[in-house]
Amino acid sequence: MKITGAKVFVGGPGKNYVTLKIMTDQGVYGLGDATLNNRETLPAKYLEDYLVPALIGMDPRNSEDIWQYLYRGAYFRRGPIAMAAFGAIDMALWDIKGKLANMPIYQLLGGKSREGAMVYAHATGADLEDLMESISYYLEQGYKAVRVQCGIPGMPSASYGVSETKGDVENYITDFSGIRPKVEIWDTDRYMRYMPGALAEIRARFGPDLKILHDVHHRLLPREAAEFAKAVEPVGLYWLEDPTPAEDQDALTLLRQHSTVPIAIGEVFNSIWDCNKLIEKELIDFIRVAVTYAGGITPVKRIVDLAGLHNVRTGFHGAPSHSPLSMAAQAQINAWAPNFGIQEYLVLGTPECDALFPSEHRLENGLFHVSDAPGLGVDFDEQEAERYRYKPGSHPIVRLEDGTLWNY
Ligand code: KDG
Ligand code: MG
Repeated sequence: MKITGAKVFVGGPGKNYVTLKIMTDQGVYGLGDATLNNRETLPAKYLEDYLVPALIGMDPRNSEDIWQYLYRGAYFRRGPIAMAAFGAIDMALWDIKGKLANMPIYQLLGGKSREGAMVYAHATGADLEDLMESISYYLEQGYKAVRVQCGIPGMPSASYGVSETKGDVENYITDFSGIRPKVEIWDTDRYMRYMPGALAEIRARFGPDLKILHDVHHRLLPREAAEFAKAVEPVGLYWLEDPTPAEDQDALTLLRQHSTVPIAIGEVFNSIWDCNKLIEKELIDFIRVAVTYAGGITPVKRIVDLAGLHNVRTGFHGAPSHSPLSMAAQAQINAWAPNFGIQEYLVLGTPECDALFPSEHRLENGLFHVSDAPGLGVDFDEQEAERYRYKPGSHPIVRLEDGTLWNY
């Protein structure tokens, strides 16, 4: 069996999804996702110029050897652009493998460990009352877990995770007016003074059963993060996400000395080498890698297994920018992983998105039910894809009031 060709598409409804389609001499094709939010043309170019030509003639069933060939063959290791490109190829090869076996990928990993995988939604509010309404909305939809972000009184601009337009969770991470980023202003003191009380009010309003998550988005220094984690301990958070800049892994040692709040980290990691120490030292409780950014199903399965040895559960990244293909790859792992925790999931299901990526995966009462279709369980309509082109977009950047650049 041989790979005969591959195509890369960039575009989508309100997003720049990077979709790879690998064709074979047996008519079976595989699909993969290389969407690197706000840098989408780069993995696409890497695939087209360097990786696709090398794949032609290879046996697509040898996904492990092909992964090693890509990773070691680049000589320069890791990095989000390369890993997203490898991730798309790896996903597509697993898709082909599943189609050849006539089985969903979760069966090839070891079968189902659960019927539905718990997901969390993004509740957001310009102020606390607005956020409370957003949480109620998700509870009415049957969600058991929500990530809560709200505007901070006196903060010069919206804080992380708060959209300018009420209810618009889609676009606060991408501004399609151009590639020059908007500037947001951050004030740590105001955040530290306000947010613990706001989280306590949310707990008081919604009771003990709601799983409450909160994303600090790397904005605090290690000592501040330790103070914040200690202050929010009575709330009983399901997790506190990215309390410190992800590169500073020792920061979490300090935090652990002061708080037992569960920590989730890893959405910016690209490989097992970014998180093996954090996992082995049990400095985190949830690992947040994404199958796309961390190089595909093959390496992420290794991360999940390592995490399982250390009682670290999964909580894969699933921001609004993730394509239905990447979410499907994660859903396949979530169905199997014995140490599954939760999945970040934002309903992508606009009619346009469903037309571009038809699938039988479904969300019901806050649980994601993986489809039993062979492979990833998602198709890609090339004719629909004709409607979309790459649109330049950007992340905001963050500065302090005096102009100092800060962590987004
Ligand atoms: O591209 C950046 C987003 O993926 C990120 O800001 C989203 O923090 C995020 C999350 O938890 O989904
Ligand atoms: Mg996050």
